[in-house]
Amino acid sequence: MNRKRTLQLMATVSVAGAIVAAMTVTFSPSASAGTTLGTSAAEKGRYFGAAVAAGKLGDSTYTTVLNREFNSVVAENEMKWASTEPQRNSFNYSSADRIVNHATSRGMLVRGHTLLWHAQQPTWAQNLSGSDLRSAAINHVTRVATYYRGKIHSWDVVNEAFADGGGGGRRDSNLQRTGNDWIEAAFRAADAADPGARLCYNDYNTDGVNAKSTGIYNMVRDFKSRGVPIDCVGFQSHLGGSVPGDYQANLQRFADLGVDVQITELDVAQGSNQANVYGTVTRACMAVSRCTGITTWGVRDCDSWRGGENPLLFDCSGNKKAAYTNVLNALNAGPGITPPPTNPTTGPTSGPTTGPTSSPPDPTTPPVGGSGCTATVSLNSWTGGFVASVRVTAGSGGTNGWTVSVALPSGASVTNTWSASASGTTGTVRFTNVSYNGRLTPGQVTEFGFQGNGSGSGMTPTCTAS
Ligand code: 9MR
Repeated sequence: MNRKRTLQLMATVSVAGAIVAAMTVTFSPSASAGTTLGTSAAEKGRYFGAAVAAGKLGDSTYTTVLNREFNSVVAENEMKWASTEPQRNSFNYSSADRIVNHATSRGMLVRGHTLLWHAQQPTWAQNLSGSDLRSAAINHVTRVATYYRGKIHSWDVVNEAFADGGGGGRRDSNLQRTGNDWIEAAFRAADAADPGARLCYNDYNTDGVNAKSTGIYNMVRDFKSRGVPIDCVGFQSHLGGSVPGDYQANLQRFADLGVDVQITELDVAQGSNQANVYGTVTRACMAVSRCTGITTWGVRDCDSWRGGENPLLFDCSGNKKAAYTNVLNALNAGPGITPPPTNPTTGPTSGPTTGPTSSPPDPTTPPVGGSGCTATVSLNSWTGGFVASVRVTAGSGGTNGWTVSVALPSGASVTNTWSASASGTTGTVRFTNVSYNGRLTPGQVTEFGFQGNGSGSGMTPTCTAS
């Protein structure tokens, strides 16, 4: 959790090229007013993004605006469950990768949308229920977040799980019927798979203090109090002709819980007030120091899912609308936020280690080997399955490699392992380091994980160093 990917953009992001590997920060408080949405946001330590459709990347009017104005992207549909796992355990990232590659090769950030949602599920998942669905859902989170590990700034881990109307409770869905803990199980699995990504809960009709946003607020407060790894809340903000008067106050109350807030799917119906609404939303984000970025749900009006409402910042020819000017002015007028200093362990985020495990040994430390290690396990369980996160800590001599033995309870089996290789699936399973996380300096910690069927309770791992 302490190595979550912080917002790391260069003010000169449009010419930054392949900076995303390190997501380096150059924060320039005295920079002059930016002339594009992305550069203006970056000068204030934030991002400005757009939802992108892979099928439009061949449209030069589209990409000219996208590449010039935005420093973050999110896939409009291509990372949803139906797209990435069309058949069970068969993953297809081709469309999503086109978007990711387009972005990262230009130094843009990538938001991930979305790991779990009641909509746009593949047919096979729609037909599952109970522990089988829970297991499939956690496997999906683990596999997709692992595949994109190091490339995603923020993940919408769970999308739209709360009901509309006055109750402030959960929406009924096949996922909800697997048990109320499905959301925290998803966040724990995502954290184990990509500890560097900001993990977000995302929803709509949450644009002021209302029953739905308060239900989500209570969940986030509960998660923070129990250590469930949530880092941010996304406010979709599909808006009409007005903004609730407590829009900013609502963002602020979530920020005060200790999470980032992001405007994730902004679009505003065209009308006499469109430009004002865009300006108000942007000023509200700028006034909340934990509001780290804004994404519009598309690039041009004719790219929008809201056909005929012309809700975006550019017309179909790519011309800037009045709303664009209001947003740019609000970005330039807003206060900057100084991203936290770069923690060396957050350093190149493309690496799958939890620390600089591949760094050369400190010449002042004695040669490593055979001096022991310890392992602890934490479990995220549900009826019929579990995810185990295992922390390996090197002893005083450090390690060249390590093996953790785990006696699985009877009936339990390993279905999936990450950041280690497993010797089998049942009985006593030995998990051995992979190439990048075997070498640990004295006291250094690395983590691996595995998912299992059955009950994982009572496992006591033992660690052997080499
Ligand atoms: O914009 C998306 C549209 O192309 C899809 O047909 C639709 C399917 O449900 O999803 C749209 O995006 C939604 C997003 O994933 C979640 N929040 C609401 C968005 C607009 O419906």
